Amino acid sequence: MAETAGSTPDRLRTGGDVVVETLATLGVTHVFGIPGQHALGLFDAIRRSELTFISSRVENNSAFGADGFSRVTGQVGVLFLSTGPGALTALGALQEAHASAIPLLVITSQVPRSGIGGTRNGLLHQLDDQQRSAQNVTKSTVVVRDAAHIPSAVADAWALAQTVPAGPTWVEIAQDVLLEPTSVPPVRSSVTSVPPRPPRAELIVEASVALAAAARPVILAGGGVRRSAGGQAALIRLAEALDAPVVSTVGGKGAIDFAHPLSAGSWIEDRYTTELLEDADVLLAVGTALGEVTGNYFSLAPRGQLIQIDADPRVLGSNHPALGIHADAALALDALASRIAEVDSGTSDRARGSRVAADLRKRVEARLAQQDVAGELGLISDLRAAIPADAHTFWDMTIAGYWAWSAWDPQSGGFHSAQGSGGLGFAFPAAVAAALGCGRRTFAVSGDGGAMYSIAELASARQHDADVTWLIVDDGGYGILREYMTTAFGHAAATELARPDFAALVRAFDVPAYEATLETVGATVAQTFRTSGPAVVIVSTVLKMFKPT
Ligand SMILES: Cc1ncc(C[n+]2csc(CCOP(=O)(O)OP(=O)(O)O)c2C)c(N)n1
Ligand SMILES: [Mg+2]
Repeated sequence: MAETAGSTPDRLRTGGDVVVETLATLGVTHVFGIPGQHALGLFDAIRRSELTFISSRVENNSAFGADGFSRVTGQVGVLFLSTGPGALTALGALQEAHASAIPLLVITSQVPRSGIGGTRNGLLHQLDDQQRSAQNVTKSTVVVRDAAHIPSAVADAWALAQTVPAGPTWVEIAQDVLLEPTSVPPVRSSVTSVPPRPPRAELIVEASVALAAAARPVILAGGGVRRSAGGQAALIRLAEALDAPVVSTVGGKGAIDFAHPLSAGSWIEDRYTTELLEDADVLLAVGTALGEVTGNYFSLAPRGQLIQIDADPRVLGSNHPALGIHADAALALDALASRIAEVDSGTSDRARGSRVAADLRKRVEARLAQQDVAGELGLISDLRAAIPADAHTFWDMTIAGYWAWSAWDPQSGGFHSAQGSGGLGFAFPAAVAAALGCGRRTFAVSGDGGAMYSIAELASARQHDADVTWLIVDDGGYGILREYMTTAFGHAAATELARPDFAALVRAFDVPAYEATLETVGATVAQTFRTSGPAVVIVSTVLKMFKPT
């Protein structure tokens, strides 16, 4: 649209144009989704805009895509969905974004205005109350019945999506509003505000006194540290000021470099790690609920004082009594580091933290060496050697993924899994979108079960020529459930699967497929990193989990 400021557009604009104009003023560059009858006004407008549309084949994968895109770019992931089944099909993936505080903006169509609100006029896709379906997995929902409302509804939802704790927001717009010519002037600016969440000063005083006096402080860094701008630097500043070892949760991997002397790794499903956390006289947990996985299946029982920082106040004290600090991680960690620098006498043994961290990592390795898991450990180290240090990796709910939760060193790349809500099918669509967002080759791992959730996205990956390597570990079924059921009941049910010939299927999408063994998988994956476009590596093997402790 060639326009100068203040000029009258040379053609009629619709509500759809108002949406895409608003998104452009917000700096949005990419939109994910699938068109539908009521949403045609949105998609017609996007054709006239500078926005890049990324196609997918199932709405749940569109939402995983927007999520993966946001995780690597830091932008709000934007989705265009159609009314009813289209919108509802995305809900499982939105649960992951909601649980993991990933900012997404969902713009979905609605039936025409006259049909919104529980009437039963037999309109295709009509729901009694579409927003109600979204409320469980979003921070806010709003219905737009007039184009004049669009710029504010979209900008407010975009800002709220990023306000900590971040998450998905939902704007639904009636079909006729999207299609009708509008007199709303072309949108050239947006008014937004994303308020910070600093800690209350008295809580920082209280927490810093306890931390400065601690003889055995330990920090547990969760996903909230990674997602908070400046969180990593603030964490390291505080850890160094306290000489405290830092354990990373699954979501917190990357909050502190594994190579940092104070990093105690992230083997959180391990008794030694649990003991380190329990033995701290002051345990500082940041950006983690100390939930099922982080708390080693709720066996963690801190004996010292727990200080907990979280952007979501409902997390504070939810599993263990704590001095709760409702704040953005970076702001709270920075405030603590500054206070500690003032009050710390600096007389303690400064090498203690790194000794404790190194000792823990050695003991975890020694324990693993006694188990029959050389194949699994070899897979992780071969993949680590094959994948560039800065590559983003995406792990599905699969045995290789659970290994990676503990064993994977993310180096300078991001580690991403759907561990917030545990939904299958995250890894591949998120990795495809992330590759398009960051411009570097990404890596995804799925099991044969999870792969069938994502298989249709081979078409999207081909269509957009995404640089992505997808490893499918085929163990003939839902391996983890097979393991659980055999342990619990002596036999498994509903876990064995008929599978396609994965290599032939992948090639049918015009995507190269490589069959590998546990011995060759590292070299095969490494070779795909020297190619462009999508590539799939299939390895047939039965992996088992390390023994719980
Ligand atoms: C959407 C969804 N449905 C069902 C599950 C339950 N579930 C968790 S793991 C799993 C099996 C996954 O099998 P596969 O991808 O082959 O990985 P494997 O365990 O064999 O390594 C299932 C069905 C889930 N987590 N998410
Ligand atoms: Mg499997």
